[in-house]
Amino acid sequence: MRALRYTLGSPFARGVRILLHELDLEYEHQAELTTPSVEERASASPTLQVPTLWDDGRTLWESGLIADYLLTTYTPATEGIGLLAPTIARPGQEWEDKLTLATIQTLGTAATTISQMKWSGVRWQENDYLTRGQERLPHLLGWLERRLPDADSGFFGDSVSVQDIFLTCHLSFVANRPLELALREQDHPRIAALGKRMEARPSFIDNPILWWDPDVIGYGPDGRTPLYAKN
Ligand SMILES: N[C@@H](CCC(=O)N[C@@H](CS)C(=O)NCC(=O)O)C(=O)O
Repeated sequence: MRALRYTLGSPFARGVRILLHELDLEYEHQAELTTPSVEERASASPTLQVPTLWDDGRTLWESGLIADYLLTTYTPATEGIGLLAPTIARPGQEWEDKLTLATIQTLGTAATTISQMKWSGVRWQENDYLTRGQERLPHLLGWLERRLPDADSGFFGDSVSVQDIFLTCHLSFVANRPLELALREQDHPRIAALGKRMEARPSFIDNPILWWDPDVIGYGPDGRTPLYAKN
């Protein structure tokens, strides 16, 4: 049995869903539309967070670890263009690649914390810790921009890496929430080009980032047009 528990909006879970698609793996979609009770969340993971993956008798959480597990356990396609890289880190460059992924996940945590706090009633401008999180973003993006060889490459060159997937998911998350965060694409042209290429892949299109704000009550028949309550 293979299953993934996720919320539609989570960029961490979106990265795992995209990876499952890239690996052509079927799974039971346990999509949560509302935040469940602590007990329900705890039955899936002590972190009380999504995503959680069940596969072959294992229960795994933490999206980067799930990605590592999937690439270690399953083999991506070996023919075609824009192939998925078969490992989370390239042989001989393990620490550089793992550092890139850890840094990308820190960016995701900064963005999702700002988002979750906003819906709890605290805008980042009103809180020193969240303001520091906002200040973290250009530093992270500048560092990541310098890790990309050029505007036509991902972090692993021609192949598609987990790093490419998660960075794109986190930045699309920021772009699709009214978070008042300026990503300044013009300052990061390699990252911007990477994001456009990635969002055009079938795996990204099938697992789209959905616009969300607190007035959204659901999505239309296409699964992605936000619906608002009629006044
Ligand atoms: N480090 C975790 C972060 C996961 C995470 O932050 N998930 C969010 C959704 S984007 C969540 O479940 N938030 C609920 C909460 O923190 O209570 C991972 O990589 O999986």
